[in-house]
Amino acid sequence: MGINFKFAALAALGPLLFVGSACGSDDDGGGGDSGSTELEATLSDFKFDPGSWSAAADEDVTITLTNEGAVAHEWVILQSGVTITSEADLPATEEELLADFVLTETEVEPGDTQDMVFNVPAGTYQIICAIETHFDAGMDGTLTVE
Ligand SMILES: [Cu+2]
Repeated sequence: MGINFKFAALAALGPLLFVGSACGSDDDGGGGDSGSTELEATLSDFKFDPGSWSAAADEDVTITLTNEGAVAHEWVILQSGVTITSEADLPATEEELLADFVLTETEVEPGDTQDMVFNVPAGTYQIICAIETHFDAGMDGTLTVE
């Protein structure tokens, strides 16, 4: 009788231990709605759709860029604290653009889809297409990282 009781107690304890360890391992699921690690953007002539994204900070974030336009487009993350209101704000040379404005960028040919991975600290970043005339035509977006 005593032995049977002991087995019953162990059998009951087994599932509890299992549930306990499962709970302990899902800590990182808690911050799930603060930012996504998988994003999408459609690039066209001449806009981004959507025009704003929310991403996780300090994690590898993959954005799938699809160019539905007739010409090449870029998805450029500007450096933290750098914003432009028109292309007149951009420097004259590619070297200055890359050094002082661009954090990271990907160019997508018309009809192509391309994945881009970035990993940036929390902040608000302006997204532009840096190909001449495209920003002024409407290729302006916002990436919120938290
Ligand atoms: Cu463009």
